Amino acid sequence: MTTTLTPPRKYAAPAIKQTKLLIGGEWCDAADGRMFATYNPVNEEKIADVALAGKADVDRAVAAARKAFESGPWRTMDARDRGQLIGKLADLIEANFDELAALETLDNGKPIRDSRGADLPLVIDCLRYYAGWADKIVGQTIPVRGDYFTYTRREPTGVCGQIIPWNFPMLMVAWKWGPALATGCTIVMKPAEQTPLTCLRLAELAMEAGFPPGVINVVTGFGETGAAIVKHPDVDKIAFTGSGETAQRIMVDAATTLKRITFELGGKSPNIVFADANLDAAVAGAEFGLFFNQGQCCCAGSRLFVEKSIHEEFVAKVVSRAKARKLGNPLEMETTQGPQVDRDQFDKIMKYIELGKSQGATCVTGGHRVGDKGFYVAPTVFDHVTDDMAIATDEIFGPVLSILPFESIEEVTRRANATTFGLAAAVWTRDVAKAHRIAHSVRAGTVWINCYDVFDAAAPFGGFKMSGMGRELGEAALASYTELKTVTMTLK
Ligand code: TXE
Repeated sequence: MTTTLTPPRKYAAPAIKQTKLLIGGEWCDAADGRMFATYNPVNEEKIADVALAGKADVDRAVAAARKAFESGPWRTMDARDRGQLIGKLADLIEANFDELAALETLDNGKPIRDSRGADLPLVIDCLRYYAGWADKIVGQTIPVRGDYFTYTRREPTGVCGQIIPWNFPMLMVAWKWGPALATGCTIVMKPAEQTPLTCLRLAELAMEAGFPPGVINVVTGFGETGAAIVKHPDVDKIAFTGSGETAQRIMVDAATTLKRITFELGGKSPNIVFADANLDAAVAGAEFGLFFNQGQCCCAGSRLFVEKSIHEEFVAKVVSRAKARKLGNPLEMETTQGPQVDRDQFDKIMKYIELGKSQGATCVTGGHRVGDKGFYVAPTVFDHVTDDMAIATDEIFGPVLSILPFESIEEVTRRANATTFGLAAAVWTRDVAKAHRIAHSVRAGTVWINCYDVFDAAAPFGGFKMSGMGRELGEAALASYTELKTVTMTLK
């Protein structure tokens, strides 16, 4: 394993090893030869040109995935052997840990300490978790009326189109590949245009692990490439993580062929702090819950509800932690905040900061760009935010925290739920009954009690309301990659 136990103070930018499309086990250029550039968000300079897949390439990738699904060997392979291949991929990722961490940081801008400390370990753990599931996906025997023997089988859904975003490029690959591969599905994946590099490298490692040709196909490109996958009649399922607007388009495009769909979308998650909480832990949780990954988390605790009696003390503590964040070169180990992923995201965040100011919230710290090169935004805290302000209603997806004071449990529950989102929530209190009252009444797919952003491959994740459809991770994810078949035989 090449994981350095004592990491260097600064990582070098890794060599770019793969920029082509993976179709049917072959690395190839786009049929029409088109390419697009991926940029370093630190200095806005081009890192590499990557193949831009068009409809013809998607057609070939889907055909390869169909062939691998029908005649594999993949779904007919012994399930335990499938699991072993997934495990081998996890081992190869571990063996290339430092290179992958640095590549993720280069393409995305996230601090290397996070790529190393969070993304990579979660990727490896997720794949190992699903490797273990491959031979444990079982049906039932069902006691029906009459002289019949009835049982169910869980069969793979088929060819899965997987479209992912840029905020956790490798982790989203693992969340999508893990359950798809464990169940015997085949894959056409499109990584985000901002961050294609680690997905391509993981696909290279998958080839090295020995996955049969066509089981994993990767087509890089923009939204049109994704749309070509969604519209393709021979794709059985779409798994998408991204914005609600794109999800709505996907639903329309997938309607003609009635594809199975799972969505993991955005949020405006309430993080609720009661006066009886362990305040230092809650402050740390408030900072981490929002600023981790430059605020580019679907479950970011972007509405921080603080009980009035501790409001002033709490704001002061959160602000001092926000100010202590270390912006800089994300390839340096001491950096805790890198740039936003690209200009679009940067501009969107700056627009919301201006809206926060003009709509009357108090900007206690930050509220501006840092430097004049790269997409750095100062850690920003707005106080005295009201429920109707844009910074309290819309997903900003940046390092902008909105603090909203509250007085009672009934009031905060009502306000926490007054949103079209429902991805995550957190509550901080020493009162166990109060904690569970909130956990049960907040309409969100995940509720953290006295912690934030605790993820595990075994724990389902997904959204209520407009934050998603279906669940990823855990046993729950297997359901969305399988069809349930009922078999009945007469015993006469
Ligand atoms: O998302 P898109 P963007 C939110 C966040 C962010 C906003 C916009 O608020 O500011 O969305 O980000 C592909 N058919 N989240 O523009 O467009 C696209 O190429 C099929 C939250 O990056 O949803 C990329 O691979 N695919 C979110 C992926 O969809 C299409 C994470 C996501 O891009 C497509 C990211 C189409 N018509 C953003 N159009 C989360 N849930 O964590 C685009 N794509």
